Amino acid sequence: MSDLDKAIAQLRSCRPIPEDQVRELCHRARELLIEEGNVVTVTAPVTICGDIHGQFHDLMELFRVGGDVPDTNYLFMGDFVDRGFYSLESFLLLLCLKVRYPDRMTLIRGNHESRQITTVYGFYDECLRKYGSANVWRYCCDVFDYLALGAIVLGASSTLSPGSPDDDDTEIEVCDQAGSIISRFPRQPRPSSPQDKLDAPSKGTPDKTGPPGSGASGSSSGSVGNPTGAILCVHGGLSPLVDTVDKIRLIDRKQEVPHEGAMCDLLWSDPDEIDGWGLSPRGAGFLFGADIVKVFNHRNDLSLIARAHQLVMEGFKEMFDASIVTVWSAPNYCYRCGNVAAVLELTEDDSGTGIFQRTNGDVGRSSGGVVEPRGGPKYGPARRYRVFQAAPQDSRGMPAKKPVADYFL
Ligand SMILES: [Mn+2]
Repeated sequence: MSDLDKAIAQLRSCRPIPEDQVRELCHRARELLIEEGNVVTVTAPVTICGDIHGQFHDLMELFRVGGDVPDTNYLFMGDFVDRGFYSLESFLLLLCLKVRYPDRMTLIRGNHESRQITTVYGFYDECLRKYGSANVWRYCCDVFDYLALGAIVLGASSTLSPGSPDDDDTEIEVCDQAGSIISRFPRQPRPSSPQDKLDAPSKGTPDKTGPPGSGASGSSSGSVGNPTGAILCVHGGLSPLVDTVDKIRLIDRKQEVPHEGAMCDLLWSDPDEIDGWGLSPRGAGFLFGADIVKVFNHRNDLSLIARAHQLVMEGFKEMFDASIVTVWSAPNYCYRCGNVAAVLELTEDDSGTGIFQRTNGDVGRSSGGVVEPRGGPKYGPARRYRVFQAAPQDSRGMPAKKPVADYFL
């Protein structure tokens, strides 16, 4: 068994690894991450996860529900640390898995992967408590600076698999943690091309669709954007300074998260029911409306934006005609919010006809190489959400030490 596998085994049992091993691990992780672009390309199948926030036992539950590494290809959209009692074990385990299986684990940066935020929200204190010095916190923060800012998922299928042939028209499937299907949503009729929809006058009221309570239950007749396009994953959202994915690629990311600017916005912004851009109550990033998402997706050949960053009680929430989804993976957030969590599974397009693989932006949009499958075109990635609850209390044990009471901070 290699040292790395030993470290993985130790962290899986929720025991921290020695300081010198953390230093070595962080060094190796940095060497890997430095080679990644700001926007990592990932090929489906992939399971997309939202915030973890140091809820180690729930991360174990996520792996139980979503499959283990390296069997399942994972993409985590940041906020690994802070709030929960086990930021250290959670982040180091994910980092070990990244180093051990670099092609099966993608980690992108959240707004909590920051020196300033972690000193306020728990990770710094946790490191100090568990090691007696800030060294490990410092090693981890140096890794944070190298995490990618986003990912592009290519090759996602517009049909769900595995599934029976009768389920051919299921676009969204929601499963519980035992794998049983809770609900299924059929694919709605789509406009013949996104451009038609953008240009055409509105033709009456579209059908309601989307999971109840998921936010997709408004008017929806298919997302606007490139229907066979890629999926952009980012922790927070869009930025008024970024109108193309290529502009994200040009950011100098290897630094602490700045207080403003494009990099800050990508990690801090939230979608909202507004027109255009708005000020964020968070004091960093912006709010952005449906019009912003639809224009961005169309311009960048995207079918969907997947992001995290906001607690949603149902674990996931689709907005703006399913052009953007929030995925939240910390059940019973802060051990008291009572929410369920979710991961988003995108299956592989093996038909050879659905999604045309390419470097995003390199090839002409819409029709370039896309052949319509039999039975007409199916637009957009089919999505399977696996919803799960917090790990049972008896699997948790007690925190290593009593958390410091709020009034001391
Ligand atoms: Mn966040």
